[in-house]
Amino acid sequence: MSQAMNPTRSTTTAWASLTAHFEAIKDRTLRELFDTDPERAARYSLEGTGLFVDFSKNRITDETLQLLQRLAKESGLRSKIDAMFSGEKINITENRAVLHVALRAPKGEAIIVDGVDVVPEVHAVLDKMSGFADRVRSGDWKGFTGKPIKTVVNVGIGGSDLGPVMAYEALRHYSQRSLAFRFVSNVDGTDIAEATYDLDPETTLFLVASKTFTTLETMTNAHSARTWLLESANGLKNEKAVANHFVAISTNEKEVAKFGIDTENMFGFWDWVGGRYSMDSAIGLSTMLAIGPEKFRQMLAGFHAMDDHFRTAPFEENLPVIMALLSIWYNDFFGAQTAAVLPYEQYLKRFPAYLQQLTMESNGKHVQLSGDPVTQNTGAIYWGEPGTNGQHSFYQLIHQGTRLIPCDFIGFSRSLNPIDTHHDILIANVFAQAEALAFGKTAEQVKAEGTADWLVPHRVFEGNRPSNVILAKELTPEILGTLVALYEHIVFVQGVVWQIDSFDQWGVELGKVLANRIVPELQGQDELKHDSSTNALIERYRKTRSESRPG
Ligand code: G6Q
Repeated sequence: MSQAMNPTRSTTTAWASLTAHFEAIKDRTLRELFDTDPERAARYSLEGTGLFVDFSKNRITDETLQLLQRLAKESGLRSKIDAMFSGEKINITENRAVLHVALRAPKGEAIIVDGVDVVPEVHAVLDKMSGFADRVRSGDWKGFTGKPIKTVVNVGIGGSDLGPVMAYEALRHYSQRSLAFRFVSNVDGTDIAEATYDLDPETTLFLVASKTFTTLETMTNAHSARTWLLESANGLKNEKAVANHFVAISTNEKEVAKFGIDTENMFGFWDWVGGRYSMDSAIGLSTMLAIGPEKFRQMLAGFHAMDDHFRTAPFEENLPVIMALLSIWYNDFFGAQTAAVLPYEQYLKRFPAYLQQLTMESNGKHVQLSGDPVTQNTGAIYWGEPGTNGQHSFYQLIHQGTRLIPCDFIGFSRSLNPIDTHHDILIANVFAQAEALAFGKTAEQVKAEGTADWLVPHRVFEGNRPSNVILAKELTPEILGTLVALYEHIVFVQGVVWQIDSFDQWGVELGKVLANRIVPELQGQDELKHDSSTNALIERYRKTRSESRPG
């Protein structure tokens, strides 16, 4: 790959300077950096929008930060931010605007797409969602036989599932406990079978969440849900019941009507909302049903606070910009392949899974906007689990393995379930982990504890492993919105520096097309024309699926 073809490297002088700077400082340790600068923690932390971010335990100096800021400026970040917020079609391969920020724009702000101010439309849908949510939550919305709804089942996949599940789990504390929520995504029949196993059709409401309303998994599950509602042992046996028990969240009115859902009960959104950026659109209807319209709007306000911060704060004080630049520093200069996000908050248990789609579907790209191959690594592999569980499994590798894994720790000063000393113990672990990763334990320290010589190397922690600590007061709907927007904008900045389209996802297409071709082949006996491996697998499946079960 030619260096000259990469705008990041060829049009920024910062890239070359960072490469040289990396060589100069790559062996400096966090111990040394802290020892020589007593003010480091204060200088390398920022507070804003309800979040406090300590990024002092990163392998950086003032010069690193200056060069990274220069990289952002030379990459045209300021004008790209303005382009996104003003509705320009920055998703060039799909010729679409990227306007999830409009979903949380307050009434009165104007954002114009194709000559139309989209903010009033956003609020009209929010109002419609609120009216519906109030009716379901109060029991005014009745099932076909006149009973109020007890269980809501969201049927969707990818962006139409991961955000809703994550937000429901995150905000469960604020949810109306008389309503139960389930989420069906996988086309594996087990998912819908288990989700409906103990439910009563008379009190169940399905939300079919699909931007396109053509996604194979979701449509297959939605049809099975319909069959279950109407034809299962205690099914309602009347087509008309669909109107009381199904609503749709989609941009495709025609397909919604074809399914039999009254388009009065359809909640719309727009092609400028990408699936993985849609949890605060109508796709978040399950969240609103759980926590109510008022708290949903508080969540939107949290998103908006981060949007404003991102749009207006100077890069030196801009949380998403700084965190994105640090991630690029590790990804492209230290060669880190992954990044761990470790929430010390049980309610955020699905946050890492949600972030995986946000980050990896957005920035898992191999060509630049120009179509030329990229010449540096793009999206890191994001992963994580809530603490402290992860400490008892994979943290060993983070502490003593051979790979550099930058970590984001997320913690809260107050627990939503304050029981005895649980929360102090939990948060002590955040601080201890970040401290241990950064400063480790030297051979001298290990020896001083009386450890036998042969055992010393096994018990040494090299340290020098970077992390950010993100602290907020308490997990509220507002803070959840702020946190999600923080990562949305981190992804944006990464994409700008790498000069890629963070908003398409062509990489998921090929597998879908091939699966559609193979389905009828599994069911028929036609001659197979794949490679020998695929042919043999299909043949084995054909043979074994019709064999009777043992016993
Ligand atoms: C997200 C992707 C993808 C999408 C799903 C579901 O950015 O586009 O995960 O959300 O494929 O699509 P539908 O909402 O159209 O069913």
